[in-house]
Amino acid sequence: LDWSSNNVSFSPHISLSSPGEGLVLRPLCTADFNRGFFKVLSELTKTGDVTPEQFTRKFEHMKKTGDYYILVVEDTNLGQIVATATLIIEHKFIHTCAKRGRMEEVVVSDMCRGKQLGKLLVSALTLLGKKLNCYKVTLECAAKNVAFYQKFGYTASDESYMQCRF
Ligand code: 16G
Repeated sequence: LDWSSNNVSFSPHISLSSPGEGLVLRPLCTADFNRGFFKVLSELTKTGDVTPEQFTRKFEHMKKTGDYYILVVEDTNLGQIVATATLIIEHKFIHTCAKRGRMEEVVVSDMCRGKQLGKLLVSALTLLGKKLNCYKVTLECAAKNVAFYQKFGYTASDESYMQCRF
């Protein structure tokens, strides 16, 4: 990824290839189930009890579509996942058969706050959405996180976010 089209700056400097001392940023892999991937997700919302088989089946499905970009940050000393974020590509007929990106499950473990990992993940996936020719990338977030996402060019829209929960 070329960072030149990204206005976000890091202090101290970190990058995709050097996300910080003892940390590695990479795509999710099956073995991450045993590296606390769900523990990190549970800091965002309810994950439910998921068996390794359920995880693998779902992950294989996601990979087959080619539309899921699931990033994780691993603490290599602990062998634990400490942060994650996902970009999902949705296919459209509108806007000349365009693609739309959805930013989902952006979570940084409490023990890794202040290391700019959220910033690194969101800027990387936003840029990826642009490189993949999405006409827009959208996300839902808590009101307290609006200012954070504004730094990457996200704006609150006039449209209401609606949901029907089951
Ligand atoms: C947040 C997440 C969203 C996630 C949802 C889960 C970001 C930017 N947004 O809105 O991706 O799916 O929380 O909450 O990470 P829920 O369990 O109430 O649906």
